Amino acid sequence: MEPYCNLSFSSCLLPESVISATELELLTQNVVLAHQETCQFRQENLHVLRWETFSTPEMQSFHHKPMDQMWERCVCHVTDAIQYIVEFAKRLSGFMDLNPNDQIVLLKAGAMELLLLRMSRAFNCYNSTVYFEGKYAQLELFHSLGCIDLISAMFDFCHILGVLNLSEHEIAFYSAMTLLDPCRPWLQDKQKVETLHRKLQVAFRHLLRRTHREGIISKLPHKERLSAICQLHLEKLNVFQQMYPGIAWERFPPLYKELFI
Ligand code: MHQ
Repeated sequence: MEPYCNLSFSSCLLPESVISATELELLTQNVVLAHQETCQFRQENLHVLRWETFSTPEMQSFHHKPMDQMWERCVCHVTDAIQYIVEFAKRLSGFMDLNPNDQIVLLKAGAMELLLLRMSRAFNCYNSTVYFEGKYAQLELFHSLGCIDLISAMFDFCHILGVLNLSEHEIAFYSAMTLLDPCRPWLQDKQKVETLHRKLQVAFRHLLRRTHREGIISKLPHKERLSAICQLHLEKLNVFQQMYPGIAWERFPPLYKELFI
């Protein structure tokens, strides 16, 4: 299959003694709570719906939707989900202490990546369906968007994560570390993000050791894979914008435009 590697977060670890046991515990609680309180759909609720798929006539009605309407609908759902991700960021200790420029840099670069991590919670990898408007949808449902390569890249990614069966704690840490990535270009205070990131890394490894899950580290997808999908999203958005420069574009939520223009 795919080559896997670790989170590759430039891993020169802080000596663990630098972060006290109490700080480690508090940080873990903070990350887990921030995720729990902002995850939009509880895992248990998604789980019970997991086999509720769209019927063929329902699928067909999506197929016949005009491309711009389907885009608008999906973009609205994505923006909703991103609002929860922004809330997650705000609740992570340290994030609000970064300067506003760096907060925006991290969210612009990370929002879509975190959406993908969260999408894997709402993905059934036994039949490759994703939660959408109350039921689980196959890839084909999104046909009328005209960017099935983007959607299949998103589905493939969720499949890889799905197989790992990440716990909510693991997703929480994976999200926090992806967001607080000190390698994002245009950061003014890279150092500050690096410190936060290293602490998260220590706490994450500690959690994995406790739960005998260290093995997942080497199986997490490359971060290049995540950024390639986000790049593809930007390209598709650009194509769409050129096809529908007027009304359709103007109807997109401001937050979405702010993040992805
Ligand atoms: C969140 C809940 C959630 C909400 C919306 C960007 C584009 C033009 C197309 C879900 C993508 C189409 C999204 C709506 C499609 C793949 C998008 C449309 C977790 C993520 C999830 C389930 C989104 C997953 C991706 C969906 C289905 O908590």
